[in-house]
Amino acid sequence: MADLDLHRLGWSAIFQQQLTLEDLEHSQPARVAGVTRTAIKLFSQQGEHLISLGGRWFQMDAEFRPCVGDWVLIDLDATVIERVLDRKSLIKRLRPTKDSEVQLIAANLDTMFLVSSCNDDFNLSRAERYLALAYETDIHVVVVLTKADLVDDPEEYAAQMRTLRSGLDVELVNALDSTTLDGVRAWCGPGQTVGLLGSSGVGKSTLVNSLMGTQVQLTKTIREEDGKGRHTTTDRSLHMLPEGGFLLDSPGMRELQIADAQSGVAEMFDDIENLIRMCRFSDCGHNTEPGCAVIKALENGQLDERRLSNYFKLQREERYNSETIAQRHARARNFGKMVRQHKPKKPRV
Ligand SMILES: Nc1nc2c(ncn2[C@@H]2O[C@H](COP(=O)(O)OP(=O)(O)OP(=O)(O)O)[C@@H](O)[C@H]2O)c(=O)[nH]1
Ligand SMILES: [Mg+2]
Ligand SMILES: [Zn+2]
Repeated sequence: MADLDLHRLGWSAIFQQQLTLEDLEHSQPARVAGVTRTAIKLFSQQGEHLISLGGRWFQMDAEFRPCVGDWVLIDLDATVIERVLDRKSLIKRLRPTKDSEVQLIAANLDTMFLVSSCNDDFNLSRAERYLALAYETDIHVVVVLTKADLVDDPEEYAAQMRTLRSGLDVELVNALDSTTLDGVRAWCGPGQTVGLLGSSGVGKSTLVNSLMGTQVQLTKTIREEDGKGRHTTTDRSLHMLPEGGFLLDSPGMRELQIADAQSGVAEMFDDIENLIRMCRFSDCGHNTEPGCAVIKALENGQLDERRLSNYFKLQREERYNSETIAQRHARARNFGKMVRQHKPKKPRV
């Protein structure tokens, strides 16, 4: 690969400001395109590199390790990763299997394509989850409804999604037909990083292939389609578009437990939070209290039950998970302190 322009890779002032004079002399920035168990694939100005991840990285919490989309500093010979630069945005979740461990999904996205199909996967409450995570970290979200070719009235699905938030961008596509992708393509381009997130089988990789104009990702074949629960894509990866900019493909997520997203949840449900502020009593439980603005909105159809109960559910989940993560961090800090205190002292000479 010939010299790449850093700005085409998504470099901007936010990252430049983090470099010291020494960094400029002895290292170079690179963008993380893929992470395996032991190695990291990167793009730098010189092209593509594969650098193995040394042991010290595994002593750190997952949040401090490089993630797809990250900007890192590497040495001039491209053999070691020196440090991860502060992120401008981060999508993370609580890992579904491990005890309260955070899993990083994507760093430094500009736009999230929340991909959902018009048929079996369509779910408004799940969409609200993704939206809250994106709002938390100031990522622009576009809901991309795939398989519009397989339903009778795709507009009806788009209209339902648009009720989630005023001004929400919703695109209807047939991911297999690139002539339907102009609306989606408008969000991609030089310097832009777009992450495709959503459940398995909705067409994320199909969309990536159609936008790239070539088969870069495996997609589920028709034969495999009855094998429910199979994830075709297993790793997160960045793909450079011919016109510049990146698409980040990811494995489908069955569960997206949210954490550290208090303001994202508040923004997603700002209509409900405004109603709560109008309740007569500041400690209103929104059950039978007189002067409850929430009950009134339910009664007059301004607010629906599903949205309200999803708001309470996400709020509870967010609080619980954030506390668990904070406790985990505190335990790790205490452990670090204990190890330092027990280090043998240097003998006096
Ligand atoms: N008719 C139609 N089929 C689609 C569309 N989008 C995806 N498909 C089909 O749906 C199946 C699943 O697509 P994938 O792209 O593999 O789905 P994915 O979201 O990447 O799934 P994971 O990698 O498991 O997360 C494939 O057989 C695609 O051909 C669409 O818009 N219309
Ligand atoms: Mg896929
Ligand atoms: Zn109330």
